[in-house]
Amino acid sequence: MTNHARILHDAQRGTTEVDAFTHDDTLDLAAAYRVQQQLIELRLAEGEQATGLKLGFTNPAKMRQMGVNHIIAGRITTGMAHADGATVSPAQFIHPRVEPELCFRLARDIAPDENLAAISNAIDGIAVGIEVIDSRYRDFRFTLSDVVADNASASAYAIGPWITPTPALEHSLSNLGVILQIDGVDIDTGSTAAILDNPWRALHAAVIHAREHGIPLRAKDVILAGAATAAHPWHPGTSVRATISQLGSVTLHMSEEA
Ligand code: OOG
Ligand code: MG
Repeated sequence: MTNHARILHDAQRGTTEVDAFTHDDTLDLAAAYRVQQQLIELRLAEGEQATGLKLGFTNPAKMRQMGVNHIIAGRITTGMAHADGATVSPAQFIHPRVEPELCFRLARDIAPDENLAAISNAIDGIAVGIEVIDSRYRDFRFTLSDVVADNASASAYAIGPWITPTPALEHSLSNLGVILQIDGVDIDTGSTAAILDNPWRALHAAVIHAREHGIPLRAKDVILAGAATAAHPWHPGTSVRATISQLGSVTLHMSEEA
């Protein structure tokens, strides 16, 4: 167990921000993914189960917002998952931000040598999601290695109704309207085209990432393809809703007090 993993795990559990490791030369990208793996092992040891993968910075608006220029991946777990319409406590966050996500659900295990050209036949559900990101770093500022080590700022998520893909939906997935609302007011809009020009590319990237890092992808696992807009601060006592045309909506509430 590296010190980095311990620091980040404690920061997450204790909701206290920590200094980024920006000047630590030992934390290159490969080392950062090892820290991320240790973080997930700590969560599994505490009884959580892996639920899949999240991609980050698949959208130019997010790259600009955070000053990075590379796709990243993180891990999601049962400890982060909330039901559509759930109320979460502000006590679990440091400085949460919300973003609309497009989510894929796997119908079956993915083989390490899976042919990406036919990967859509492994998907039995597509849905709109809300991701709550909550960097453990002070002021939400970090380098690429920092944010990879911090499990891509993963904190919480909720997924709307799963839609069974039809050829028509699979085809239109590259350009669906996206709306993010807080308390019923639109705070950002976009298109699924912002996700690597086509969210199917994000799915390919996730499968390649899993393969390269030896991460199993199993039936029922979920892949968050990456935000379609920038992320927006989320405050206690407010409700966030994400909507993607043809997929529907998903809502999360944050209580006023813990
Ligand atoms: C990293 C997480 C990025 C996305 O959808 O692009 C991400 C961050 O912005 O803190 O989840
Ligand atoms: Mg995200």
